[in-house]
Amino acid sequence: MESGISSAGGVAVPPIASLLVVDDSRVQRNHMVATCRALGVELIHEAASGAEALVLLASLQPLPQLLIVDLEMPGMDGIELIEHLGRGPLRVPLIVASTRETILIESVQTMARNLGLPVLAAMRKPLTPGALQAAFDQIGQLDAASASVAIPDATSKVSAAALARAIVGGEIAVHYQPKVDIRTGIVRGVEVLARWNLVGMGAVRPDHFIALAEREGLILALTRSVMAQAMEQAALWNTMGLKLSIAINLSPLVLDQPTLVDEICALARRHHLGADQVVLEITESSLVDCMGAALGVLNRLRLHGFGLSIDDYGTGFSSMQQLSRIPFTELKIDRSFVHGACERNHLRVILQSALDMAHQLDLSTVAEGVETLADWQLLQECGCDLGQGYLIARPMPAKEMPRWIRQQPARLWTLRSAALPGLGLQT
Ligand code: G
Ligand code: G
Ligand code: MN
Repeated sequence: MESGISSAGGVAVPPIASLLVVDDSRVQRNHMVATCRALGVELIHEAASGAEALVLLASLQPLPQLLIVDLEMPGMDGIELIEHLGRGPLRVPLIVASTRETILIESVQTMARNLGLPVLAAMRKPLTPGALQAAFDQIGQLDAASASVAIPDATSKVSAAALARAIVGGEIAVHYQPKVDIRTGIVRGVEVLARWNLVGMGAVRPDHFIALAEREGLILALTRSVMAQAMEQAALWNTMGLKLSIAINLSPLVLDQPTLVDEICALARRHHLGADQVVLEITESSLVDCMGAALGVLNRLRLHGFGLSIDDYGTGFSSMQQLSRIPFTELKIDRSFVHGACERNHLRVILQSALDMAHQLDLSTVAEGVETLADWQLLQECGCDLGQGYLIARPMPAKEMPRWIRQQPARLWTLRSAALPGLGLQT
């Protein structure tokens, strides 16, 4: 087996002290080893194939802090190695490095993350010392991120019967996430998101209990509870002079309920909300199944003046078809095309073309998953209307909203001063 240990001495203590380079080319390995040494890595192991890497990892004590994995290798290639690691117990942070096209390298990164492996970076070779150092510096953030997911999670403990009781007992709460004008940062509306906390046991993940409700015939009851709370809240905000549009998620499964349109109209009327203050977000992916009844409901909602948003746009199967036959007023681009799009050309092109198409169709556009200043600035450049995401605010209980809105000018000021000259956020 061609593996060896190289060591460097006398350099300032680096964030990475040991790593394993997996690459079939000796020239590439030598280059990598020299670069890593220059960055102060003391212990560098080498393997010439995926299989060698696995043997080495099984014997090394302690494990290296990092793997740098090439993709094209004879025998077990880098993708197979990553799949293998994903099935095993080892969780060593990775850097994926290859001379192949960026979309392939990034796709392997996504694959590795989906397998639960920590990935520091996906890079095109030859690697520069600067790029490698920047990737090394991510390791601290990885630790912080994995520590922060250790929240109490009651998800595995819930049953359909418990969910039914929670709905009837009014235990399904709602949180609100701001949707802001991308040019000015001014809040325009909120998305309404259901939350379920079990006393003393923590939160149940929304995607889990929504799916449970859909499977168990509880989604209509849950949606009624969410809509009633949200409309009452919007009415209260109205009386405080805070006019926010509210966006309610509708599962396609409730769209075959013949009384739905009348129920929504009655709720809005009761709370003196104009239909133009209410947006209904429909996930595009599962609409196809129930097209017949759903179209009637959606057309009637639009007839009454409610906004219709196509949610998670880009992730479904026949999204263009949905757009061509449903009178949507808003297109919500899925976060997988938003966050990180400034660094990934494919995402950026898809994002821009979705925005261009939406504007030609006279739809307002919302980007989900705005997590960084770079995401925000790209959306400004691409001409998106509204943004939603962790950079702006996490979903919050209604009582926190007035304070968040009061603090927003100061937050925008901070964001603006962090922005690069010439790309500043406009107000
Ligand atoms: O915060 P987030 O994890 O809340 O929500 C997870 C998923 O659950 C999202 O896709 C969101 O659209 C969906 N969701 C949240 N609240 C509701 C709701 O009231 N009704 C429906 N149908 N989906 C919801
Ligand atoms: O469109 P949908 O209803 O699926 O979107 C709402 C979901 O997105 C909720 O689960 C919400 O908590 C989540 N979400 C909101 N902002 C962000 C963000 O910036 N990043 C990520 N990863 N998720 C977000
Ligand atoms: Mn939504």
